[in-house]
Amino acid sequence: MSTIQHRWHVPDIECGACADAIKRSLSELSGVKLISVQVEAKTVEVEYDPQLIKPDAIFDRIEEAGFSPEA
Ligand SMILES: [Cu+2]
Repeated sequence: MSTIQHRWHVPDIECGACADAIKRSLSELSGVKLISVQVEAKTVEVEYDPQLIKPDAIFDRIEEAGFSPEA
């Protein structure tokens, strides 16, 4: 199984609670293996299995959690 890593810039991440909310909602997606949110850098890095999930679905989920990822 090979995984892909992708990083999104999410300018409206402001604190640890934002990071936790994003981590929680992404962890519900099957195919998502690792989630790393950097509050200072305002980035979300996700390692995922491309056979199980497309990056668009991860992007959409970040939006559904109330944030504005940049494409
Ligand atoms: Cu916050």
